[in-house]
Amino acid sequence: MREDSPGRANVADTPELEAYYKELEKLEAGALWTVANAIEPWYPQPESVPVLWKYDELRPLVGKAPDLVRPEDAGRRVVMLVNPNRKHLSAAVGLLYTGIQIMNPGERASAHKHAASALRFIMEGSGAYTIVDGEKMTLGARDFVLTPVGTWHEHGVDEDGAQCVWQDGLDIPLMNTLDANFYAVHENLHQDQTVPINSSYAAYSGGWIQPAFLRQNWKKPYSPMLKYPWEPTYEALLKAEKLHEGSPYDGILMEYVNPVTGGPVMPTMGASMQLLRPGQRTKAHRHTGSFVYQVAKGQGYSVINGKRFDWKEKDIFVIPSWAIHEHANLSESDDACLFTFNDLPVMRGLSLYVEEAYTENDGHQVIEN
Ligand code: 1HN
Repeated sequence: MREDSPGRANVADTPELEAYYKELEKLEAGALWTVANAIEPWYPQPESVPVLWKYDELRPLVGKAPDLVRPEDAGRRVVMLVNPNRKHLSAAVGLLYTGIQIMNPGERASAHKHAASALRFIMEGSGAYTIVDGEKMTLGARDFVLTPVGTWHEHGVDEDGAQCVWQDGLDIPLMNTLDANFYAVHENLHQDQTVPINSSYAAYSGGWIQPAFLRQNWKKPYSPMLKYPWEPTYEALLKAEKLHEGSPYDGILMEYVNPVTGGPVMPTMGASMQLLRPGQRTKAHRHTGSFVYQVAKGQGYSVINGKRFDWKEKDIFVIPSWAIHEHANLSESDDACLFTFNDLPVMRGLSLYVEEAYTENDGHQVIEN
């Protein structure tokens, strides 16, 4: 890829050079100037493309999986969402994985752990639970739960529950790209419950009043609170909406945080819930970081790099790094809420976070289609 620009590689092929490249290749070597412009883009140019997965289309196929495979055989019964340009990575966007898992009442998957950090956002059903390092957590629709790096975890649905569906989010492609992933299956296949049900939420949900004897001893790199239920999340959004204008780009965006540090919930992945007021259309901006969204409530659309994606509850969509994006709530009477997880802790931790407003056309993109 030649570029006619000072400081950029601009070497014409000649028979001598082509012969030279072949000789280098034999030695597992190459000439940097043949790839320099491609590997040093002027700005991030993700291979990932924006994608919207409509739940109405996916749900029937997810629903077939229980008739086809057992969790005991599959390990996890999950339909994964794959960015068309990066199939080899099993990534939804950037170095983030996402999938939709389905479990019937009475089913349980075996306990395991991995270097990858994981999270779940519950979509349907009742009676779902996750056990993380001996703590069982009961889960309902729109609850958000962590299974952080290195923790033993397993999921199931109570016998008297209803079929459950949830979204998994993991940093697997990042772990594999870094060649840092490990995996282990629990020797007993299931964990003992060693602490009371939902105890980390009980301990830390006070927010501004927290147990000193616990937080002083918490040295792990992730939040000690593992479950973030929907009702208090939504209440907090409504409270904030009454008091604040919010961001012109993101509306009322609230981050799920580690209550001990105030930082992101896990070292590699952050998560947030944002509320768009009735009729709100945000201004466009772009920033580094890859984002996976699930529509928690309402309906609207997002414009990503000039293309409009219409969404409603439980749809999942992705915004690649540096893509220009804006969101709109199509309802004039109800708010819309978007759940997101992202790799912002990695971007910020490596000093790679950059953000820029889109200034043309009064801050709105021209929609191409
Ligand atoms: C995993 O551990 C779960 O625990 C779900 O339910 C999806 C995808 C890739 C790797 C590990 C789970 C996963 C996963």
